This record gives sequence, C-alpha cells and structure tokens, in this order.
Amino acid sequence: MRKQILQILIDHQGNYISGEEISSYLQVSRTAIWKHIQSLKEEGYEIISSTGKGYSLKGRPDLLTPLEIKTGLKTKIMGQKLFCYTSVGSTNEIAKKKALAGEPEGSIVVAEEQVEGKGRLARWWDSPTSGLWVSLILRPQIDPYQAPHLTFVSAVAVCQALRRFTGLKVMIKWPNDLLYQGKKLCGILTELGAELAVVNYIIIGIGINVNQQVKDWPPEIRAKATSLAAASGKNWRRVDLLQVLLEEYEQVYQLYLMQGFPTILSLWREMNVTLGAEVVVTSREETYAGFAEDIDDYGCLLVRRETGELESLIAEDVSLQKTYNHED
Ligand code: BT5
Repeated sequence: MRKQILQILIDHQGNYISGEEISSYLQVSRTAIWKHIQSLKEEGYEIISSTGKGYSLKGRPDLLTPLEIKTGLKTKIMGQKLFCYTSVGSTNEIAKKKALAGEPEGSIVVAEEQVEGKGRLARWWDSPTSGLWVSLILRPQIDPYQAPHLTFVSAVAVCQALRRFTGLKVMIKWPNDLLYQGKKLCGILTELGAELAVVNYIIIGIGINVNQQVKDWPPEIRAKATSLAAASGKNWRRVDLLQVLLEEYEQVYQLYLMQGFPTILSLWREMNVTLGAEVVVTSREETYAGFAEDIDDYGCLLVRRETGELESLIAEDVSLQKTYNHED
C-alpha cells in the first residue's frame, strides 16, 4: 500500500493530490491514507499537507530501503527479491548464505555500509555509507569453467549503467575494475558456488564509489581511487543508480544467456582500456612487462612477454604502463 501511495505521489510530483483522490484510486479510507503518509514522513519523505489541496511530495531520502528500490523499478527478475541492511560485514557473504538457503536468481543484498568489505584474493574494500555496495545472486545454466564470463557480463552492465546514469566516459580494465580517467571507480567480485560439473550459484559483488570525497579515502588508495561525486562535482542518488544498474544488468545478462560469450566480449572490447596496452603483470611468482593482445574464450587475458612467449592470465594483477585519458 505504501509503495502504491508513494508511486502516486511521485507521479504527481510538483503538484498536489487530495487524500480523497488517493483513497478512490486505491479503494481505502482517507484515514488509512493519512496513516501511511505519516509513516512515509517518519522514514524521511518530505510530504507537504495543505488543507483544501491535499498532499505534495517535495523530497525523497536516498536510503536503500525496499520501498525506495522497488518503487519505479523496471525489471522482471533483478532486484525483485531484496535484502536491505544498514551495516553488514560483506554483502557477498550474506548473499552466499541466501543462495545456499535457496533464494532465487535475481535476489539482491544491499547495505548502506560494509565493515568488512572484500576485494579479490582476500583484499579489503573500503565501503562507507556514501557508496553503493550490492551483491546479486545468479543461477545460470553454464559449466563452472564458464563462470569468469559473468565478470565480463557484470563489467559491461555496470559500465553501461554508469555511462547512462552520469554521462561520464567510464572504462573497463581487465578483469574487474571500472575506471574514470585512470582511477578506480568500481570493483567487481565474482564468487562461484559449484560442484565439479554444475554451477549452483554465482554471487556478483559490485562496489561503486558514489558520493565519497577525495579526503574520505584511506591514504593508501587516495591517489588511485575516485567516485562519481569526485569525477563530476555533484552528488548522486544511490537508489536511482541502483535501479539503472539492475535494469542494465538484466538486459546484458539475458543477452549472454541467449547469445553467449562472443556477444558480450564484443561489447566489452568497445569499453576496455587493457587490450592493445603495454602492461605490467604481477603474479604470485613474478612481475614482468608485456603487451595485452587478446581475450580467449574463457575470459583469460593473453599477454605477450617482451621475450616473445604468450601468457594466459586468469586473475593476476595487471597495471597499465601509461594512464590514458579516455575523455579525448
Ligand atoms: C575488487 O577487488 O575490486 C572487488 C571489490 C568488490 C567490492 C564489492 S562491494 C559489494 C560486495 N561485497 C563485498 O564484500 N565485496 C563486493 P580488488 O581488485 O582486489 O581490489 C581491491 C583493492 O582496491 C584494495 O586492495 C585497495 O587497494 C583498493 N580499494 C579498496 N577499497 C577501494 C575503493 N572503495 N575504491 C577504490 N579502490 C579501493
């Protein structure tokens, strides 16, 4: 009921709508409408009530609540079931438990902050309340060796969402980073729950720096991280970004399921900064320079060493020799 009332107020934003009209749309009493309006106000919605005119919505909180996320969400599966928290260790850890408990594909876990946000290879992820930290549960019918494809699906979907939402020319760096002008704006963590031949679930953790300011960064990442606010000079509503993200994700994921990896890879090629670049590769054993030639069918990066051998990389760290300005 509150979602329907909120939707009506949003549809009439800038104008007033009377309690009588709302109650006749929804077939409930005006007193019931009044009570729902009071509880919306308590949640942070700015609603003006004027005698003779009715109600007018002046402002919505940027809170990651089910009501805010679902109102106006245009997806069929992504985010249709959601778990929202104020503070968690890691949304990926919660999503894993939900997946094991049988929650369906498209369920999401989102939190205002993470106190133990995770990066790849047991690294940390700084996750204060000004960012967007979300994990998606997927259950694709693919073989476990194809799971890295989902990192490509995710990078393309998030890149498209960020470009559509902000107009900024965000780029992808293999395997899991989204950059703006060479600085990290978003990281993706893909985790697989599988038996030898069957994928049970895949968790896609997406961390987007939204409204953090440069001074907010821990010193070790200050020079290499950025946020949408730092890049654009203004703050962004995380709820609206999440809705765009879920819509783009659903569309790119469907494309993958119907047309396979080659279609996603060709989209990825248009948005990436790694292929064709001189790179430095850091693996567990060594660090070496090379040239990033191509991506294979499994999503591995093919790097030609200066000595001529071709290496196939799965999850090593690759840094670009030069910082390219992709606004040019
Ligand atoms: C990643 O790892 O980039 C994957 C990050 C995934 C985060 C999401 S948030 C929702 C979900 N729940 C989780 O617990 N995780 C996922 P990696 O490529 O390993 O990068 C980690 C490195 O990036 C760290 O070692 C730092 O150097 C740097 N870093 C940490 N926090 C950052 C931030 N907020 N922005 C930019 N760089 C950061």
